[in-house]
Amino acid sequence: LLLAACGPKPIEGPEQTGILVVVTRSSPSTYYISPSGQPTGFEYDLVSRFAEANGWRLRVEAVASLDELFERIDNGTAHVAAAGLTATPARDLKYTLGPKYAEVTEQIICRSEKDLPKRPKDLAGKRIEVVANSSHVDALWWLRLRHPSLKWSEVSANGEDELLERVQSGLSDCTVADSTAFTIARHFYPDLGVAMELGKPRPLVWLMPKNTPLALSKKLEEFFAALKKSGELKQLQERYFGHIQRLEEADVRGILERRTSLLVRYRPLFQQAQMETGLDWRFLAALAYQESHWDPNATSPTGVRGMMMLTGETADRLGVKNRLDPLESILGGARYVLTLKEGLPVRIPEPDRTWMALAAYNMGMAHLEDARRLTASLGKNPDAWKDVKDVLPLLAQSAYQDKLKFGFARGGEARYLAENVRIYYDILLKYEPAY
Ligand code: LEU
Repeated sequence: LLLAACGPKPIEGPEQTGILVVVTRSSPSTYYISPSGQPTGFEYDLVSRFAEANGWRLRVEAVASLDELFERIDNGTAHVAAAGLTATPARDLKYTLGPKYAEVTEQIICRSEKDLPKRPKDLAGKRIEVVANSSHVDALWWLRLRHPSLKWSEVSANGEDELLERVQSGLSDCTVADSTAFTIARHFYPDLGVAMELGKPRPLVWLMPKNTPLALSKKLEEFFAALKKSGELKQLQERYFGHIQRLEEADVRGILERRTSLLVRYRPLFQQAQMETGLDWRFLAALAYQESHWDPNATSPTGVRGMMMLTGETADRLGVKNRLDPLESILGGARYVLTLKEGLPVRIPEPDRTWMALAAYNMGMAHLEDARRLTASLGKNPDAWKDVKDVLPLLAQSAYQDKLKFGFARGGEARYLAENVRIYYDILLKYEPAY
């Protein structure tokens, strides 16, 4: 009875029960459910590998706030918190910290229509909201030592997304986000920008109760050491963060390197797709490079997967059963491009219709139609790629929302996708023979 009054009973270790209990936060940079219903995300992939390496079953629980996350570790009802947590001196005192597995900078994010604040003193008088109990609060205290006028309010949340949303809609002026989180979120909140960085990059670590047995923290160290050594950690970082980061600049060096190491392996599959659809295999390979860097297991926080990064819904429509099967994915992607091209008015000439089909591949035909209608209403040519591509980024701007039938779309991203594929296609035309 006395014990019950003291709150929940601590659980036994995974060595005793065979189950690893992990608390995390649901967010695009940590853990989320993919459209096909599978749990996924950077942290999820890491913890499931850790459990598997030790022959344990895994129980992952997503909490609603950081307060709740720490409470679960404090009261011993979870073994590990794996949630994009930054190593801070205070946490080091209170908890057992695992090895560093990534690095983030903490960034002050504000709306960029107006002038972004450049120096800490520009932040005076701004309404700044941060996640309560986060490393960001700790970083702000450090800044405040030198800038005593700095003020902020702490909001109980499980991550930055809600607070970014509030900045975007004008309910606050700035917030703080980890570079990993903002790399993904900036595609959803096109009006936000990085005002400044808060100090140096800091490590991300898993966090465990102070009384965690030495054997468990040893296992954690060995696990991460092996993951680093095999290159798998780099690969996971690339899968979840790298591709998106580089979305805007064509990765010319990368495609040349991987042409000899990876493309050779998949060339026959692209050629088979050419036979079926009539689309140049080098064009399909260029699209696949942009989408996944020729990684058949690629996954994005928005739920698209596989070599050609199909959504679950598109895959179903195209009869693709397993999106991670390279041949199925390539054939499905090729058929999809073909369908999109055929859906465009016949008067649109080549190559413009190909680039427009690519934009639709990324954001859907409905949004491309919106973009073409908007192009026309701005007095430009809706059948010319050079005009449509300049209008695409406007689909994400609030000022244009009431002119759009299908609403907000990340048109800037669709534009980059199409433009990058053009660059990659040019490169492959130069180096790879026609089939
Ligand atoms: N890295 C941050 C922290 O450790 C994440 C938080 C904002 C959800 O507190």
